[in-house]
Amino acid sequence: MIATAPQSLRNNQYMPFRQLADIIEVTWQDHLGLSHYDIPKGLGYIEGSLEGEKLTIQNFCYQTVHFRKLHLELARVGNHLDILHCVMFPRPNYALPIFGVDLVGSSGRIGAAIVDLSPINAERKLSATYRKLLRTIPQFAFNEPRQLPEWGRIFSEFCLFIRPTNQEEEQAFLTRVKELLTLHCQQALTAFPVSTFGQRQEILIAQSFYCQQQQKNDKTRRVLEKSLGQAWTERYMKEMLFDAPHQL
Ligand code: BLA
Repeated sequence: MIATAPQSLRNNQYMPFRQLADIIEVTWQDHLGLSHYDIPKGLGYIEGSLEGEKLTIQNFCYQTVHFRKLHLELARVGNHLDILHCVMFPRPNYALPIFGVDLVGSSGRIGAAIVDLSPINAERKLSATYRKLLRTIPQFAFNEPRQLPEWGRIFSEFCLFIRPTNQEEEQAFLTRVKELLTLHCQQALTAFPVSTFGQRQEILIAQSFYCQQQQKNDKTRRVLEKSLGQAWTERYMKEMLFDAPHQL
């Protein structure tokens, strides 16, 4: 049994962030057998305030049969900027996409909401099964879709990136995350490990590429650098947020 996450930071966050953190944890607990994950030393709970504003980060990590790392991160800058970041890294012997979500909001307003199941293979295309299942989920017509940056070519054709314009859209985004996450947990449970060296190599290369590209997100880097400094941010992005997989 996994202990319930400490609630302190979460209780200060804007409501949709708390709701999303709960959705993610409950869905993981309902579908996956969660085991302990060793967070690198000193990176579980972090406080920093180099240039004034205080940054607080709380990390929750688990592993399962199919996932080398389930990562949920809650962060708050000063008293105004909330961040929720979540990535599910499959073990490199499972040909599964990477589920990722990022929610960034300032003063009670969400500016960026992104969720995707990103393909992890040489063609950078989701399997026919995933595409078929994703097409069955009804789409909500969001008012303000946002443009992905150049490094975002790791994302799938199903990637949703928006700025919610009202509470209905915030809730529609949360519903979409719940649907994708549930579908993904169900699919992962039916997955068999790949059998050849070549297949494993392809997965390792594609996961590493995903991590490399995510590390190019200057907006994330800037927020972290302001409070934690350059060297520390580099370590955090490489070892905690987007650590490339090791050989099996
Ligand atoms: C955008 N991420 C952002 C932004 C900030 C952060 C401040 C800009 C918001 C905006 O343009 O409105 C900050 N995100 C963070 C920080 C952390 C974080 C500090 O996770 C962690 C401590 N980012 C991810 C994941 C995805 C992702 C998993 O971590 C996608 C699955 C995407 N974030 C993502 C994208 C943007 C973004 C695509 C927009 C980047 C851009 O417009 O250039």
